[in-house]
Amino acid sequence: MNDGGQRRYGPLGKALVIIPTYNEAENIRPIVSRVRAAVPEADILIADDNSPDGTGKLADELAAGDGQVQVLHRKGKEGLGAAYLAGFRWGMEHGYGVLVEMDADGSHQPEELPRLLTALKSADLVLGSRWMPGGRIVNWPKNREFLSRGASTYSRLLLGVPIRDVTGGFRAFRAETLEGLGLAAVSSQGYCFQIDLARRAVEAGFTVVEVPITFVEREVGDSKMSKDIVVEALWKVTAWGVESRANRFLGRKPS
Ligand SMILES: Nc1nc2c(ncn2[C@@H]2O[C@H](COP(=O)(O)OP(=O)(O)OP(=O)(O)O)[C@@H](O)[C@H]2O)c(=O)[nH]1
Ligand SMILES: [Mg+2]
Repeated sequence: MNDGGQRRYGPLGKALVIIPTYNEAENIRPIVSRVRAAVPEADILIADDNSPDGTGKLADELAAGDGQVQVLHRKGKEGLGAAYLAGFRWGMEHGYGVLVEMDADGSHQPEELPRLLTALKSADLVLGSRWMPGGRIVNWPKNREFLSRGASTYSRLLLGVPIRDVTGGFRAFRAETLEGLGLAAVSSQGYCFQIDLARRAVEAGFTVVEVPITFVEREVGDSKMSKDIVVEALWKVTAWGVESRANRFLGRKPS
């Protein structure tokens, strides 16, 4: 994955931190101010799916008081993947060179953003990783840890992607990397969205680097994790794994 820095990477353009929200009214203010303090040069895009708890209105208030905060209002809950795809599109249309994925609930710590961005200077994609030396989880129930580690191991083995935390959602992409992933064909949601983007990056030959992060369980608000999200990931990863093995067997290029 890491090519040892032999390749030359262009300078990083301006960064946009995309924060998808659905009912994060209690979290949105603190997370935005933490991002602004941690990476003052970066802009923020809040991609809100018309949250019934008024997160979108709070986001508008934040944007009104800070020219570096923007809001993308979406018509209703369409899932994390769709919100990120819309955010990426918006960011690329507005000329950002770096697009960052980050949750609103405090699980991803804005104070770790500078480390992700530094690593991106010599990579195409940087993944915040819980499951590597130096990575940590705080207050996560054992069953969530088991599920997350299991999903990463299963994906790594079945898809052959040499990544330890395949499902994590704290990531920094160069815009050129996103352009090379074929995003128009991505329909995955939840965990599966993250797995899908990671496997596309590896298959496209991009340099993917993991950096250790400390992941903190959300303190307020409700999780949007559901059985459907787990089933989607299990089913799609299995299908992709079978497809890529069949392709290899038949000597075909990945679709
Ligand atoms: N716009 C949008 N954001 C979403 C949607 N589903 C989840 N999110 C946001 O995506 C981020 C991750 O969702 P979480 O509910 O924290 O999911 P999770 O991190 O897998 O679950 P927990 O560990 O239990 O918090 C949060 O900022 C959510 O508000 C959605 O359908 N639309
Ligand atoms: Mg969360």
